Amino acid sequence: MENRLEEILQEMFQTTLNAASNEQVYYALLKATKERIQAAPRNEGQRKLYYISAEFLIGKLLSNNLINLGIYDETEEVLKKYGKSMAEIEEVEPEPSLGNGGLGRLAACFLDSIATLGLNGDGIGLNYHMGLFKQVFQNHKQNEEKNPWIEKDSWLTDTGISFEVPFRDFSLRSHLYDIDVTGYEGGAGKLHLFDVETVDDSLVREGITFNKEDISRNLTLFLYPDDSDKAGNLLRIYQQYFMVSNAAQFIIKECEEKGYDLRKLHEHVAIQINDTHPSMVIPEMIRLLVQKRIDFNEAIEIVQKTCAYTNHTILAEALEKWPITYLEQVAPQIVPIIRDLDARIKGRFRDPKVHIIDEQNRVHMANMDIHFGYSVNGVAYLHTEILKNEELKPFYDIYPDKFNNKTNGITFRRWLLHCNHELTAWIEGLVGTGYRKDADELGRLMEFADHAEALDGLLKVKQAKKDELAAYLKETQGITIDPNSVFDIQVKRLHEYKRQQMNALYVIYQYLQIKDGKKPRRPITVIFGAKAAPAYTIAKDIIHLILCLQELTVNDPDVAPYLKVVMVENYNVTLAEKVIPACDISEQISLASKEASGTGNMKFMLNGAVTLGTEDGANVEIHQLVGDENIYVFGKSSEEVIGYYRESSYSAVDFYIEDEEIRRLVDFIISPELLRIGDKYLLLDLHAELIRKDWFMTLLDVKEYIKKKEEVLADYEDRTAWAKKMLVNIAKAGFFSSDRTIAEYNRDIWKLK
Ligand code: 26Q
Repeated sequence: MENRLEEILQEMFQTTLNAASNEQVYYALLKATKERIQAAPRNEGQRKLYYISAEFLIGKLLSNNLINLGIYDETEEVLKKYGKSMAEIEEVEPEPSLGNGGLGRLAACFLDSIATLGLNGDGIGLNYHMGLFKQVFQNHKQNEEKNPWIEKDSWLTDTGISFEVPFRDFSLRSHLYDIDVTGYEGGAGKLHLFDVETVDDSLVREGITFNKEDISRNLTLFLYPDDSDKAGNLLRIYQQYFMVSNAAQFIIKECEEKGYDLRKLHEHVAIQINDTHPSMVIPEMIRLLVQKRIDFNEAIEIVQKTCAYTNHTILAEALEKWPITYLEQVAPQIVPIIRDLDARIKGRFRDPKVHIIDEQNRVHMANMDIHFGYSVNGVAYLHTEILKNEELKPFYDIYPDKFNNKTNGITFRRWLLHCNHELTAWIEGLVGTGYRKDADELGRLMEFADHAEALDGLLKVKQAKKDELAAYLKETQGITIDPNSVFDIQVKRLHEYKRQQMNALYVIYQYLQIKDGKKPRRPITVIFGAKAAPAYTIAKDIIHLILCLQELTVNDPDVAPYLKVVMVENYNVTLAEKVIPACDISEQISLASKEASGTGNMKFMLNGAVTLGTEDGANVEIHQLVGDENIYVFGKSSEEVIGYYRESSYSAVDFYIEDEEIRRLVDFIISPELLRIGDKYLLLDLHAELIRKDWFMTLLDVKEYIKKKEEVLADYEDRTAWAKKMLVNIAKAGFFSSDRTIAEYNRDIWKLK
């Protein structure tokens, strides 16, 4: 590495390792690493997976690639020799934020595992120039700013590949860039990101506003900044069609180059449709096969045997339904195909719930995927059960064999080896490195569950990561936190169903306790991190409340020594890598049945945090694995919650009227203390929302939540018992390796060699 770095620094900057700046070293490392990856072996099997996704939240790549290539330590040594720090060089790299949250990060973890397992599979998506917006706080409110990440030298490699994509009124030429994907000590893969040749960054005006009509110049400017709550618009459909038309053309091109018979596409290709965002690949692929002179009926059959669909949500409002007139306006050539598919279904089934086009002429994308794909999977055990028995029951009755569960996972390379060197060393001192390739080997840590020295070491690791986070937040955000307090952390997209508002009510409870003279045994730091979709008003109101609480507690000398509320700005993958290792209590408090899986819950567990959560998503499986002793579970069950919705029998206002304690907490939102700090209209709106609607039933669970959290804080004081809980969580986390998830996808769905 050393020699090559010197050479590159000479070539690029006429300098030496000794004299180079951190920036120069970063660009030299980028180049050297790309060369190494390109030399890595690739699986060129007869059957290939294409994972199509509107989001790939890959995060920074340098350290991760060095780890996967097995040259991280060596490189760090070289840098050290010349007085350079890896941490400082990492700071130079911009984060590609090509995703909103869970679904996009999952796709990135999957690419890592596909390459690690040496499977023949690539990702296909869009090359957004700005990624997700940058969040900036001003007057206790979220503002959005653009977030460009592409520099002259980046991980992107220009492939020279290009396709024509026809829209109704014009056509656009695409341009394909690749990002190399490394697997741990193993294979390599590719992420193919399509761009538009004519895209124009100067279209961006104030904040993240731009001319929405100018498709040829705006198509790949921004990631649609929305997380399962807002209906789409035409631009979203342009993006989706552009993505899938390129994907289909690319897949056909690769097959033709290898001399495959397109009539046997399904033998050579598996397409995984990541949520419904790429669903138009079904009609588009049919259209292109027909253009290749394949009979229409046969084309449908081929595509049906090629495409598999993953569902990531049961929120009805997040299931994509596009008015057919929108599709006609964007890509009229696929509309007759969709109508034909729908007619076939209507001919076979009378139940309107399974039709593709509904009575209001909207196309239900998921319905098309289920009928015209060969596999449907949910992302955690409970989620898949709810799909089968509730949300998608009519489909399950028709196609029981298509349904299968694939509980999500995370890559341990990024979420342990990269982000927590101290914990990695602790683990490896006890059980060696075998777990890096076989995550279940973490189970061997159980032998040390009562080993005083091991437990003590674990507490020291956690303390080191808390110290590190405190220093990092001080330096980057000017926030001071006490590393000796309990770190109670909720970081994830802001959504009512995830119930950050319930955690805020806990903060109010604790504040009022302290004001009443009841001080906690140990100071508590409640850390939030969350972006709200720009048009999601209530989510923004919740951020406002939290920022007001932050200010209130910081400035109150009675409270500040005991309770600190912190909302970190611009929570992203890079921040997650710092926050998660430092966590004591992992908040996973969604309304039961609403969080499909969650993957943050797994990252926290792996890093030795203890979960405080509802029986929702993958929390259910965490609970089963660690047992009652090592998790804190509260709240109404998914059955009960589903019952409330079915009967429309939940009434927030009744809780408010009948329960004095709840009333006191909720009313504090519009207390003089908070109204002095915040915007009275926003606080009043949120207050009214919680009493009148509370669609995600905060008031139903809030009291049990507070009680449970008090129990957690009491238990935290027995440090040895707590360390044992941490150890059990780490030991049982092996199941949540995305290597396991991908092995299951391959065994049951893709069947690659
Ligand atoms: C839909 C229509 C129009 C515009 C945008 C969207 C849109 C965008 C993003 C809809 C949904 C998303 C993202 C969903 C998501 O991140 N879901 C999460 O997926 C994770 C991985 O499976 C799960 O762990 C989480 O539980 C789930 O919320």
